Amino acid sequence: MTTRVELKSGVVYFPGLLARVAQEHLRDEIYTAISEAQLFQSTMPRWGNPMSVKMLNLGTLGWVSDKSGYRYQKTHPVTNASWPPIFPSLLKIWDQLTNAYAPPEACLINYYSATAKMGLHQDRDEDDFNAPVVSLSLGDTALFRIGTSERAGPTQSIKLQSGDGLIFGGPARLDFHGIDRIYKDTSTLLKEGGRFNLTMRRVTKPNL
Ligand SMILES: O=C(O)CCC(=O)C(=O)O
Ligand SMILES: [Mn+2]
Repeated sequence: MTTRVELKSGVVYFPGLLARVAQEHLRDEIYTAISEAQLFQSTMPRWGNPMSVKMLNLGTLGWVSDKSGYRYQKTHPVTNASWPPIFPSLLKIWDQLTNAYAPPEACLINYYSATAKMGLHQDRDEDDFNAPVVSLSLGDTALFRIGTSERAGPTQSIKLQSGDGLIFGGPARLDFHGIDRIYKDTSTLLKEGGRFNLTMRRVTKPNL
């Protein structure tokens, strides 16, 4: 049985969505993908300061950021290779949590070391805002904050633990959100510590 907690309209939290074995399986698939297609360091638009998270995408499109801005592209910015495919296990979770909305084209993998964080931002580089963003957490616990579609709006915080799922869509699809901190050594899943977050996104509008 999956526990489903609606934090507010459009934001649904699934504590313990993935059992430990499923987390281990997903972790191993991520390690394989990383060994075949390296993590890359994104930089912020304009000034080019490095982000504290390292990234990799799976899927036909991947999210990248550099001095010229944010965008989706078909290839890895360092190796120019196509992104590895989204794992079937992830597509199943997408179908389960989105009622089988048209499949995601991108799965962004973020790796957070113990000191990494992610500032409040909107996920708004997709053409389709009808699909929710589906997020999965693995490894150390993180403090996730979500507000409203206005940067200065009130926010609520939730600790995301290894195996937790979260979706934000509908009226919350463009809500500002970010990661304030990682709680070091709170999980034994990743031997190097830290946290992986996976976000699956539908990028283009499906042909209905
Ligand atoms: O790490 C998280 O839980 C959120 C990641 C995120 O918001 C993003 O990659 O756009
Ligand atoms: Mn985001």
